[in-house]
Amino acid sequence: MQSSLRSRQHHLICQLADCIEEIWQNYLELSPYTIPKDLGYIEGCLDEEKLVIENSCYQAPQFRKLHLELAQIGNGLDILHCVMFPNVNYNLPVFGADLVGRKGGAINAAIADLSPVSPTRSLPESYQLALAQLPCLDFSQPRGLPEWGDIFSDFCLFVRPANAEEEAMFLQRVRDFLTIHCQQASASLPLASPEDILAVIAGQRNYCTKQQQNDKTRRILEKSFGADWTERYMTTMLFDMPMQGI
Ligand code: 18B
Repeated sequence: MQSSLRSRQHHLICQLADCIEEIWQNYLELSPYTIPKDLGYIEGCLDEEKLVIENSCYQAPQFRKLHLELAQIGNGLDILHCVMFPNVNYNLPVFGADLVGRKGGAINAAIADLSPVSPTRSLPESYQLALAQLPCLDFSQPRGLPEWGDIFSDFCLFVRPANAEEEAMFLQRVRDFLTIHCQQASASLPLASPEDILAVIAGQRNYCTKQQQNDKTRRILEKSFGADWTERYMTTMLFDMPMQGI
């Protein structure tokens, strides 16, 4: 799973990408996921600066799609995007992370969450118990969520890490989220009732609809690839919705 882009990216992005793959490999039964053939490695041009995107995807018994994406704009702006979409017959939250930063400079936005998709909009109790055990963290520059961010849980971390210590704290917290998530997912049983499954589908569709409202992501992609391509990319690769009925 070696990526050519990774070694050239901000060190926190590189470390987080390694961490995500290590945990996926250690805890989950990974199998290949077929990426639409023109969307694995993508190059576009933004204000005469090159935008490069590298996607890697897997699936596992509990997850319909495990997506890790690295992007670089010109030689400066580095992005990591990761989402773990559960299979709709599991009542599991959606893990998501986004890091945006300047190579050799600061990470401006570092966000990670386990977002509930159940009708009650709360995490399963076993998750709440495990997450409540984690130590409280104090970041000097917390960031506020945008309006569409009501999908995120109370445990959501959204910060601008101010120094190496805060970067390490962020990395450790994501490692803890992922470990708890993979342990919980491996121990969980599939849903049996069609109503419960339909509720999970509705929850995942709401999550995707909200994420598709992120104008900052859309704008960057549109400048390089145009509106039509961006709409297709955001709805098929970044935040594809599960089918309405099954
Ligand atoms: N995202 N992000 O993934 N986004 O994909 N991201 C930004 O300093 C990209 C996710 C999230 O304040 C910014 O303000 C591009 C997931 C939130 O309005 C840029 C790609 C989550 C914000 C990008 C990408 C998520 C945000 C502005 C495709 C959460 C703040 C950076 C590779 C689980 C939004 C800044 C706001 C910001 C770009 C969250 C440039 C191109 C999975 C909440």
